[in-house]
Amino acid sequence: MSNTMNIVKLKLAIQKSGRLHDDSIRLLKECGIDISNGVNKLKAEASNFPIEVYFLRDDDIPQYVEDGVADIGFVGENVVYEKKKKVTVAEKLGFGKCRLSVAVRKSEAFTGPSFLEGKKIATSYPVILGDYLKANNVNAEIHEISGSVEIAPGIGLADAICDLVSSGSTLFMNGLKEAETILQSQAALIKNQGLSAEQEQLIARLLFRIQSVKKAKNNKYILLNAPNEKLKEIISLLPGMKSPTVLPLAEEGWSSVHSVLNENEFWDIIEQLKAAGAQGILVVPIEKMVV
Ligand code: PRT
Ligand code: ZN
Repeated sequence: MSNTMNIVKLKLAIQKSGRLHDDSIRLLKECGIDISNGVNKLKAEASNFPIEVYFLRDDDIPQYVEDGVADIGFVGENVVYEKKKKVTVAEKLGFGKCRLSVAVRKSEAFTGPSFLEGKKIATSYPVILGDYLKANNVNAEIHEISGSVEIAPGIGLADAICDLVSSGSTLFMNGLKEAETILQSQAALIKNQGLSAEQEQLIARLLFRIQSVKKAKNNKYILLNAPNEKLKEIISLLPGMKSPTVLPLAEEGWSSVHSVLNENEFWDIIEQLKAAGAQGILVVPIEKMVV
């Protein structure tokens, strides 16, 4: 007798093509989920995790997740907040980072939101921009366009724009400057709000893997040699997961110290370690970090 009918599978929606596609696939791979066959199709099935992956336009993902056509999705927070669908943001994914900003002509002196009073603003994000204007008591005309928003001021279509920015070079090339950031965004895992206990359990398993991958990316494994008389000082500089590992070296009076460092404090601590007498410092990437 077959029991395949009872197997619960997660339906995950990711972007079919575009800026989030490759990183979404990479994250799944780093979580040990292999969907190598069928990336060009509408749907792919993982061979080693109960998950089906649907390839969709990013704009459609919140709606599909709200409706339960997909249980979860990877999509930019900017899209989630613009679409205002009933979905839960369960985890930020650490890629697709950008910000939604108001930009004005380089020559203009932006003094604050009131600068926008009575102006015409071109954007693909009328909902988020509308909320921002309302919150700041500004009356402005929102001109919704779906692409190439940055050319609007140059062709006299708008006085300002509200668009996604990452490096800022698109604004620069169009004679614009970033005036105010409305929203910081990155790709996030969103989920349907009426899932079964079994589905929630699968999501918890997936989130555990995603968190381990994210933690590993933010941390480095460090190995160094220290003269024993400096050990105490050097160890005090290292945070570590619990406490550093200390092993005697073959050379008398020296030890090897192993620990984990956070990316953000990395260079500061390396400098302090060198100053304290650490030698032969090796830094290696961590693949997974399960804590
Ligand atoms: O076909 P589909 O509808 O699925 O894709 P799309 O064309 O709508 O989206 P896509 O692939 O361009 O972007 C998908 C998601 O990537 C966005 O919703 C954001 O969450 C995220 N993201 C991150 C960005 C950027 N960075 C980004 N820089 N999306 C767009 N841009 C654009 C921006 O609109 C502007 O035109 O890049 C330009 C600015 O970049 P810089 O580097 O010059 O500042
Ligand atoms: Zn889109």
